[in-house]
Amino acid sequence: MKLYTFFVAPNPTKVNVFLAEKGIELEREIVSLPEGGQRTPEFLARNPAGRLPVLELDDGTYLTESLAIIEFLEELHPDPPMIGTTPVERARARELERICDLGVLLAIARIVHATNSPLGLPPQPEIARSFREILERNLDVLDPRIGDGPFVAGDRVTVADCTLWAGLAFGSWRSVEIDPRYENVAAWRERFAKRPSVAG
Ligand SMILES: N[C@@H](CCC(=O)N[C@@H](CS)C(=O)NCC(=O)O)C(=O)O
Repeated sequence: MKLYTFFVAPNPTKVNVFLAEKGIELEREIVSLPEGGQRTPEFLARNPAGRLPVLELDDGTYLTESLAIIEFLEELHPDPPMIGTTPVERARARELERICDLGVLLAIARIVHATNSPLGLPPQPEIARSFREILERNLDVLDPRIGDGPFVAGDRVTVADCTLWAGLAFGSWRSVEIDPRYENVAAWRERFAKRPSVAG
């Protein structure tokens, strides 16, 4: 298997943090997004959507969509479990991951690309404003859910932590910070930053 990936970009980062938490080693090929590596005919043959991450399977086919890649690898490497262990735990991990992805990571990515795009996209103040509202609405929901943690879904690291980390890290890289009034999110971030999967 081979993972096509890039640094900092949030969806690839989500998978990279998951792999590091699991201790899974995979061959990687870096596709430079700023240089347009995702738009070459060679890459579009792997993923016609022109997006990362992409996992090349041993049979030569390709798997796209970060969460599908994560769920596939979770089934191949169930330990340590990163999507809970009971039906309720698994549902909670997935519920929170969706909030972190659709409500936080995606909103931050939209704000970044509308204000300070590393891909050189033009500024779009209206889009940025609208996604700032979406981000705040989702942080209003997420912050109390995280509570004292220690992790997003409680006592165990899950895929929700990988997604939230990837989203916040991408925002910080391009000066999109979350409001400090989200104290549980801020405290979670400080705790998670110490984990070997993301530290250094
Ligand atoms: N829903 C997809 C989103 C993938 C995605 O948007 N990837 C971004 C990087 S975070 C990308 O490759 N962007 C390149 C481009 O838009 O040209 C997933 O979860 O994998």
